[in-house]
Amino acid sequence: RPTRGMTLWLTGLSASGKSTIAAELERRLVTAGRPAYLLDGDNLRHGLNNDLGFSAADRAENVRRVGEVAKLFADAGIVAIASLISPYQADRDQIRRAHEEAGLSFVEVFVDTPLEVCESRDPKGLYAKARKGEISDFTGINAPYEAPVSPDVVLGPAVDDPAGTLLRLVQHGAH
Ligand code: GGZ
Repeated sequence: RPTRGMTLWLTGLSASGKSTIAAELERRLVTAGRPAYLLDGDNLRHGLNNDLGFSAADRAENVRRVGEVAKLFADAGIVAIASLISPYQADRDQIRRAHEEAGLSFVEVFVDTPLEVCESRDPKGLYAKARKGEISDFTGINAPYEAPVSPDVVLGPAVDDPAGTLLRLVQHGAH
């Protein structure tokens, strides 16, 4: 039987570690011979989504588009790994519904790194700018983040090998 694709959707704050976990998971899946493709929010904003900003409406459209692309990859038998802040539960739910309607697995992964930790990392200096009021609508500071109501997986700071946790989930099912 052909390998089924699926979508792993990583949601969490800026600097929570989503992209790092997603890239490591993609690498380990491909190494294991399983086709996988990373859809990173920050990257896609340079191309497909370069017309979108950070209003609630633009974020909803950002999430919708990446969700549709993920669905196409999953339908093609690829493990789509999406890494977006995707701060609104309603937007994430819509992507799950679209996958379920197409008979494709959707796994909502909450990268649950506390705001204080993300802010102390601040790799791009964006939190500092948001605190100074130089960035409006910055998630966690002056824009909302709705933590998942019923995530399929929670990856907190105490999780030892987050990419490995997701790798095992893809390889051994449960979904
Ligand atoms: C949140 C912002 C903002 C604002 C720029 N709010 O950590 P990063 O820097 O490298 O990745 C973040 C990225 C967020 O894009 P997403 O497509 O994941 O967001 S969403 O799902 O909410 O549409 C961050 C940077 O863009 N960035 N301004 N105001 N993050």
